[in-house]
Parts: sequence; structure tokens; C-alpha cells
Amino acid sequence: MPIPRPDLQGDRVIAHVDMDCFYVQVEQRKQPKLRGSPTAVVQYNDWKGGALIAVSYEARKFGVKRSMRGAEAEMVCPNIQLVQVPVARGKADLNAYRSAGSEVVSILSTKGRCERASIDEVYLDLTDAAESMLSETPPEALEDIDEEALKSHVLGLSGDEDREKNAQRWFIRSDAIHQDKLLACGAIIVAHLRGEVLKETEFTCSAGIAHNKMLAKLASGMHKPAQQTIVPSSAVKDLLASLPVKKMKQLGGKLGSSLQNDLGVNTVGDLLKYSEEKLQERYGFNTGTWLWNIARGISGDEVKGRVLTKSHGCGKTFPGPRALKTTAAVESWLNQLCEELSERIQLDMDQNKRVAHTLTLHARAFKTSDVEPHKKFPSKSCPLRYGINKIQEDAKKLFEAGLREFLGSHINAWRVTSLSISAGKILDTPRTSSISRFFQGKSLSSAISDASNDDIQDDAPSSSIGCKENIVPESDEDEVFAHGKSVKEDDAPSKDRKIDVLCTQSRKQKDKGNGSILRFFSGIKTSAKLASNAPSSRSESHKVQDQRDHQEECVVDDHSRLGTISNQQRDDSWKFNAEDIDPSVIDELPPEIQREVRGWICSSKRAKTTKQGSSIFHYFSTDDNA
Ligand code: DCP
Repeated sequence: MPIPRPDLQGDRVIAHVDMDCFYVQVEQRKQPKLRGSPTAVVQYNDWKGGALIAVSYEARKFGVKRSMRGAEAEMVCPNIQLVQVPVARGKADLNAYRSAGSEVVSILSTKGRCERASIDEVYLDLTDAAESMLSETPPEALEDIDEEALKSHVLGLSGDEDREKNAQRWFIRSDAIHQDKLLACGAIIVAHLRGEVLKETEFTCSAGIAHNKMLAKLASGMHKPAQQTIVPSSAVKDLLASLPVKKMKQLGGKLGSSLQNDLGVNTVGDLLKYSEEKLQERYGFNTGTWLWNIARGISGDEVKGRVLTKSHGCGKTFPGPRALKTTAAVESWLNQLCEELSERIQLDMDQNKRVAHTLTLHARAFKTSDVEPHKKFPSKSCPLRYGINKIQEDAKKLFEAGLREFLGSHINAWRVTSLSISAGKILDTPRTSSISRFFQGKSLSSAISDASNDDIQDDAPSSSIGCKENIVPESDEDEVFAHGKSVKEDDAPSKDRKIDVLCTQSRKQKDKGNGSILRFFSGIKTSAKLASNAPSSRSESHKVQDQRDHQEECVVDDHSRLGTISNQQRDDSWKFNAEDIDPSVIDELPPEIQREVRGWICSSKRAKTTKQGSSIFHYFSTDDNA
């Protein structure tokens, strides 16, 4: 459901940058001889030459469209060059496109907050950069404004013939309102960034520059390829007046259809005739207000500082006769998808120290009889456990749970036409605190619960599965599912847990006598290492099991360690009393940690509260059972 966010900052400068026929450009960079000729990228498939997923602008002139198959494209454009998407594990391998997208992001993110919205598009908040430019070198004082900026399409200016002249006048108008001056600065910055992208990566991109994300996104696609469009506030009304509702993000589906069919609203501007109360009455409070806002071009959505993907997903479609009909076939494909997913989340953890928490399975299926023809295969989620085998095992359980629900009481043959598996709720490992940094290199712990059938959750309706990378943020209201219950992201490991660690160490120190906490931590290092070897007091079979579990459940590299704690461990709780902490033990910690810990203890004392045992405690614990 759309969430209305009032546009509190009318003076923001937001850009949406979208690469032009992205996969084609990546392939053309690999094979420069393809440059300038009609080219399309096809997804591997021997039926009618495969499906086109990206089409160059040269090919578009001949009428080649993404919806075509390779053979159809060759009919309308006999000279078209068809390049196949690289294939790995029997499916499209998008790694080359992903890293090309990252190259672009690293350039675009240099001028302001950057949100990677998909494999080839980003939002930039350039407000600060534009404000600085305006105060230091305002456009009217610039002798030579970047030629690329002067080529901008400024909405609301008349005439195509004198477009550049009009744009130039618009850029240097000294009597322009502050908002327009800021946009002009933003446009100069974006033109410069696009130039950098071209120079560094050889890719062209297009951009929209406006006062909010919604308008910037609408504008970036208006003039492509390699151009940019500016939306001054004065042009918003006209822009929306003719914009078909279905073109607006979040109005492409049922809501847009209802606006058309029930209210006779065909363009976003048509919404202006309805009061906010009326829209709220019809569509509920939030949606009503959101509709009222978008009719006026109001949107307060922030550009989230995020240059990494919000989720990792891999999918495969099985059209027509390729539809899967046995669980063995589904399992075999799921295994391959899970292998890829596992590699990618592992890489993400190694490179970015991020951990994915939710595993989700989407599928499309139908029953061979006509029973409930519209019933959809439910998407299912569970907590994500690292390790290929575990992901495969859990994905299989998710599929089985979905299939049971899909079939219901009907004993029926079924076919699966698409499968996708994704890892979501990717959070940074808690490295920001000094205590985490202190432990870094020794251990990073993350509690990821086992996926039992009880942990399986219904998920949001499945989205269409294509080759396009899904980096689009999930709903703001998504929840992390941990320990079989749902918790908000904010409830993720908190200070309290860190206090647990230290207090536990402290108490253990007391129990052990007056040993140094630093020595104790050195001992932890050893014990963590030994965790894969069973303690001597345990039987040989336990040792083997422990080793196996450790290998399966922990992904270890030189710098980080991801531990998965068992339910039994998790159930253990430990209470502490802040006063129990021996101050001399804290004195032995590095100063920045001392400060942090003392802060926790103060607040802990104030709260006079006891805390639950932490996963980190169990990980560090020298206790044989931990
Ligand atoms: N893509 C895909 N399947 C789709 C849509 C897109 O695999 N159904 C891939 C190929 C595209 C890339 O994602 O190159 C980016 O998609 P866009 O929708 O941004 O389209 P293009 O970048 O290809 O073209 P445009 O210049 O129109 O943005």
C-alpha cells in the first residue's frame, strides 16, 4: 500500500539516473564491433531464438521491442545482432551486468546520497552539492556551462527549435526563483556525472532532475538515450495533467484500474478533482492521502543511502512444455538456484560484511485440471541459514509448504512455470561499535534460526520473474522473522546484547579469579577456533558431529565469522547485574571500548534491569556447552 510522505523539503534536488539499454551496452563494451549497429540481448532459449531482454536504440528504430523473440526481431530488422546472455547452471548469469552497474554506482555516488534502485538505476540526493554550487559558483556567473547541461530538456519551456537557447537562458536567469536555481545547479552536476560515467565506463545514461524522487523518475525516461530532463515546479501541473495513471509507479495494478474504472480517472491530473477526504473514503486514509499528494507532484520519499542491493534473487522460468511436473525436477532446479544464491550472499558477506536474514521462495504454477484456475502459488519465507546444503534444504521445505497450500484438498497434477529464490533483509553485521571493531577478526556473530516448518511464513505476492535484478526495496513494513516470531528491523541485535557479552566475560573473569580480560579474550580466540573440535570431555561421535555442524553452520574467513546458534543455545538465558561488573576489568579494555561500555553500564544501572543472554555470549563462551 502506498505510504504518503509529505514533501517537507520543497528545495531538494533529486536526480534519477537510468542506464540506456543497459545489457546491450555491457555487451557492446565487451565486443566494440557491435557499437552503432542494431543489437539485442537475448535470454538463452532455443524457442524462436530466445526472448529479447534488452534492445539497442538503433534496433528500436526498426521496431524491435523487448517483447519479441529473436526470430521476430530478425524479421523486422534483418541486420540485428543478437547476443546471448551468459549462461551458468543452465540459467542466465547476470554477474557481468551486476558489476557493470556497480562501476556506475561508484562514480555517481561521489556527489551526494545515492540509492541503488535496480541493476541499472540510481537516485541521487544532490541538495547539498547544489546548494554549495549555488553559493560559490551560481550558474549565472559561469562563463561556460557544461554543454551537456545546456542540452537538458527543461519541461515547461516552449518550442523544440530553440530548445538549447531556451535552456541556456533558463540556466543563467538571474531572476529565477531559488528552487529553479537549485535545479539548474543539480542539472550541471548531473551532466558532469554522466560525462564521468561515459569516460570511465563507456556507458551512456539518461537522467531526470526534480525536487523529489517521483518526479525525477518520471523525467529520466522522457528523453533517452544519453539525455537529461529537468522538472521545474512550474511544470509539474502540466506534466501530470497528461500522464496516464498506469504510468505512475504503484498505479500500474489494481489501484490504477480502480481509478480508471470506478472514478473515471485516466491521467494523474484527473485526480485533482477529488478532495483528500473523498479519496480517503474510497481508498483508505493512507492511500487516499498518497493519491491526493501525487496529483500535486508531492512526495517526500527520501533517497536512502544505499549503494548495495537490498536483496539477492535468482529465478528461472519454465515456459510451455518445459514446465516442471515432479518434485524431483523442482528440487534439481532449486538446488542450482540455491547454489548461486549461496555464492552471492557469501560474496556479499565477504566483501561488504552483510548478512541476509530471510529466504523466500516464489513460484508460478498451475493445476492440470480446471479446479481453482486463478489460485496462485503462495510465496513462502523462512529465516535464512548460511551454507549451500541448508539453503537447498530450506528452499525445498518452502516449496513443499507452498505446494501443499496451492493444491489444498485437491489431489491434482501440477506444473511449475517459474521458480525463484531470494535472500532478503540484508543487514550490516554490527561492526559500527567499538566493541565490534575490537572483536573484529576474532568473531562476528549473527543469530540465524533453523528453518523448521514452523518458521515458514507466507510472503508477499510473487513479483514477475525476469532477468532484471531485483534491487527494489521491499515494503517498509517488512519484518524480520527470527526465532519463529516476527520482529521489526529495529529490534535487531542491540546494545543490550553487547552488554551481555561483556558482563558475561566479566562474571567469568571473577569466577576464574583475577585474570586479565585481554587474556580472556585471547582465550576466546582459541576457543572459537577450537569450536570445530569437540571439547575433550565429549564423545568422539559428538566431535565429528560438532565438526560437521560447524562446517555447515559457520562460514569463516580470515576476517569474519558467521555463527549459527542452535535452538538449545538460544533458549539458554543468562541474567546479570550491572553492579557485578568489576571496574578493574573494564580498565583493561582499549579506551574507546571503555567509554562505550561505561555508557551501557550507566544506562543499565539507571534502568535497574536485567538482560537476557546473548548469542554473542554463547559464541565467545569458553563453556563446553556453548
Ligand atoms: N531487463 C530484463 N528483463 C526485463 C527488463 C529488463 O532482463 N523484463 C534487464 C535488461 C535491461 C536492464 O534490465 O538492459 C535494464 O532494464 P531497463 O528497463 O532499464 O531497460 P534498458 O536499460 O534495457 O533500456 P532503457 O534505455 O529503455 O532503460
